[in-house]
Amino acid sequence: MQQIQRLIPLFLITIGLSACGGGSGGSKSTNSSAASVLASSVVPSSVVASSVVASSVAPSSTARSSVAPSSVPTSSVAPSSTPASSAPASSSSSIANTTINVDMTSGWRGNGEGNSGVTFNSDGVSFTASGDNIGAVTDVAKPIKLEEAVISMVVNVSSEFKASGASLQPLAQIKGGSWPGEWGCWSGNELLTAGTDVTITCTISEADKKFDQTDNDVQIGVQAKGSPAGVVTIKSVTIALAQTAASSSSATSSTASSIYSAGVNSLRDLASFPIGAAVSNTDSATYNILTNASEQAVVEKHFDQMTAGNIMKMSYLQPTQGNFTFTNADAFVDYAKSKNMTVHGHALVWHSDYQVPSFMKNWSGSAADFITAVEAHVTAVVDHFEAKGNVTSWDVVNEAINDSSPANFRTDSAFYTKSGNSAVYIEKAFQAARAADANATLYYNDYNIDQNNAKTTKMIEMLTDFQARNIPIDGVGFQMHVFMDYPSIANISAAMKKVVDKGLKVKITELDVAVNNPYNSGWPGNKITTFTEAAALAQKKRYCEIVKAYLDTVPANLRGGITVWGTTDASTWLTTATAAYNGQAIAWPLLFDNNYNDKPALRGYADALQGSACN
Ligand code: 9MR
Repeated sequence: MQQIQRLIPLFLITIGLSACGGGSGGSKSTNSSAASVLASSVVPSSVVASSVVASSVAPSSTARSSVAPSSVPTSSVAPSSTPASSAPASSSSSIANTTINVDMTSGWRGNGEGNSGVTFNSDGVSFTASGDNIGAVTDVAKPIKLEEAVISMVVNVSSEFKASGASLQPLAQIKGGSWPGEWGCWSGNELLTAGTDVTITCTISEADKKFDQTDNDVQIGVQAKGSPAGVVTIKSVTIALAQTAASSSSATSSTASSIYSAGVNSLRDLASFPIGAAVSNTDSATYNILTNASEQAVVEKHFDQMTAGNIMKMSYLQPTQGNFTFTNADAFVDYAKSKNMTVHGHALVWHSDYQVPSFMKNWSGSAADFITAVEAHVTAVVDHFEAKGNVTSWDVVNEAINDSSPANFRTDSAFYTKSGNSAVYIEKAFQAARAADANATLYYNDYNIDQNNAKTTKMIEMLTDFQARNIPIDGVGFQMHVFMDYPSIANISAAMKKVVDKGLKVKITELDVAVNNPYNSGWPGNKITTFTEAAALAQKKRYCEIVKAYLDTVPANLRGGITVWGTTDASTWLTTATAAYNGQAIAWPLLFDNNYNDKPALRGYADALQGSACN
């Protein structure tokens, strides 16, 4: 079966997904009373219940805007936490009676005149704050009674938004009658920090009883106020209902059933190389390794290495030139250390989208100075984490080869253009990393190089060149965001063998195995929307075959380890980042189900490590 390129570069995905969000909207007239009935408090992000999704059906319409509140009363109420419930391996979601975790993967739409819709991404829902009252809303289906409910939103604004001085205004509005709403919840610009999650907690007042109704859907969301710019990401929204009896019709009950066990005590004990998982910290309120006990349990049980899914990327660590923000990354690395885990650093240099700090994207100085700035970043970051002692390897440069024209380096990269249309930044980054830490293992990391194709060839050419010129590089990170049927094991093995033949290490850095492949010729006719037992067993075999191919191809001294890109199917980046999935959670690509239960894939992984047959 002929297949086209199967993974879309992240920056393209981000743009392409705008179409998924709701359309632009007209506006319904608002109650513009200045009464501040939605009280707010803004706190650094911490809380959020796990596991649950209350889906909301979104009729087409849009919200509307309001006036600024006259004051900002505060009251902070943390939503009740929802522990992971027992459910079968293939189940999707469940809900506690009084807490709704709003679905962040579908149903949201742009709000306000001239909005450009929303994008769904693995962080949540983003909108471009292009003007006053531009925002994003979603519906909470009736019957819903929000009187005295507490709405908590975790939001994250870009540096452009922060710099614009704009504020955020959460809103709730009844979609019926005169569309009464509550507009008093407010987060002033001074309470927002670029690139940092904050939780805005708003209480629906009972003062005027307007939310004491169940006849109409309610739309909730947040809009920008002032003269905003940049991007706002809503990472999670939790509604703690005051009245259990009025819980949303979108709630579903968890189903009791037998739970699959892979019979694996600890994956890491089965290997003599690092067994890793990508994990979140403050970049995901729900899956934060520092606060989510289920995440901690599964990570500590099975893995001995962590990769930060996001928070060690460039813009997180150096948002503005010379200002390094290590707090969250330090907490992440310290946690790993406290559990005797190493950390694979990801990623020192990556061109994609928002993780490139604005000062680099907008660089107007000389190419030489730009390269110096890249080196300064690498040096400072590697130096910093060398001191911790457990950051043992780095993706020094990520995805520098052009995926659509693989004979070339990527030219749609600020690193390339600002270096004077040159890929010299790659070797400079490696040299700086080696100078900063003589012992860390330094990887070039990329996707689709496992296809043994022209991109693989280009990568090998780069390695040959580096080795000839003594540019320090220790290995290649194969991301391996793969499918059940693609690439073939033969091609995966052949591609790895080419790296091994250069005497370099191979590390599988971002493994996930998506069940649905929207790039094969049968799509979407062959799409499955239920994770069947057959699919689970096929995935088990596939995991086993991939790990076996790694063991068969890469000699022990060149094994950098295997890392899966996430823990549970609920936290995969693929649901929203693969445009063809259209926000449906149909990848089921990881080792644990939405509720942290083992999947057969875990057994397949273990079978390979134990030398058992793949079946
Ligand atoms: O999983 C990551 C997701 O949460 C981020 O939004 C995204 C953009 O920073 O990056 C995802 O991880 C990517 C990794 O850093 C590099 N290889 C591709 C991964 C999946 O997109």
